[in-house]
Amino acid sequence: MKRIYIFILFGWCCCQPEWGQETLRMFKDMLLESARRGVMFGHHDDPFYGFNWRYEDGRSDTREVCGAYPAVMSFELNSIENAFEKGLDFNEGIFKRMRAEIRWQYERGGVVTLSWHADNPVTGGNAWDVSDSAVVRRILYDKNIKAGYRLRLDRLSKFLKSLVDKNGNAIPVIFRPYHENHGSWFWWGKDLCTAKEYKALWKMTVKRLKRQGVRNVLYAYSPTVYFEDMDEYLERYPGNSVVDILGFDYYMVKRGASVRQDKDIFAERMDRSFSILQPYADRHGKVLALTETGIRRDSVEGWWTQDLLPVLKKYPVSYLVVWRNATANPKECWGVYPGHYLEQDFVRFYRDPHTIFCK
Ligand code: BMA
Repeated sequence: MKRIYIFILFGWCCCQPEWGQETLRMFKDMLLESARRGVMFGHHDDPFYGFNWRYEDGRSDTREVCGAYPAVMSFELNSIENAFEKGLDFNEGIFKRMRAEIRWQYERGGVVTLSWHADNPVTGGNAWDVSDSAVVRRILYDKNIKAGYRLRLDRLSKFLKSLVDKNGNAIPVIFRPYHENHGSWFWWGKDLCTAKEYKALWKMTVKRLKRQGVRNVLYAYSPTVYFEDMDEYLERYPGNSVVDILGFDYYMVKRGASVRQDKDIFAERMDRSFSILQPYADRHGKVLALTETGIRRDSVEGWWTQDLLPVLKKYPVSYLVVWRNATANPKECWGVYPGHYLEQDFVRFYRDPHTIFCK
């Protein structure tokens, strides 16, 4: 049976002073290397809550279905920028808990990716507050807003730098800010800033983090799936020097007139998107990922093994992240859990030699 995929590369010692570059290079090599062997399964907020449970140590919907943890754990950093300890979907004390989960995931040889639904720094609203259509411009050019935003980035830096293993060595993680920027539902979205402003925000963020000594981060760019060619994907791409992972967010939802149509639309679009990205990723040494996915639609039998997996097998995709299983809301459960109608299909997905999980 499979598959305790222990990342040998993670056995390095990273206590040298100039650890940063070398460690990150190895982390990236590991992501590229694993993409040659298969695809790592990831799940958002997996150990924090799942369908019908919350904050129960040691639980994981993924593990309760297939016996293994996700190889990639995805967590959300919202509220760190305000120095709040209460996250977006999680309760008090989240960052302490997250730090511990990141360490456990690292120790079991897995990977961590961090999203950031940053609160709106102008209105005080959340990431979805698009009532002010010039937030990015204000961050870049308004002195006071900029100073306030730097403080937010410094709080974020402090957290990222606090991610260490039991010997005090930094743990490398993936950071995925300002995502789904080809839509306009977040304050950094397409209609809320120009491409130039978006790129400047991204670069300013990376520069600030680096200046604050953050050395343990690879950066993932993840617009929505809706790009027709590489030029469109690159329209808001901040640049090869500040991005390591090329991805996109794409969910299986109702789009066509029948389940059959929905399946076809999903698989074809994903296939086309990876076929667009792969040559560029190869040429520039970037990692490919499906940065958010999941299924909400009923009756899509065989989705994991018949629709998702065959496309993932065609491309060197390093990992996929399935979005969260919200506790009491089946509509916000994007993965599987015991009793889910796709449970057995997920077990087949898990058993497939191409998928990678963690014990
Ligand atoms: C969205 C939804 C929200 C959630 C947010 C951040 O896609 O799942 O319910 O608050 O992500 O995790």
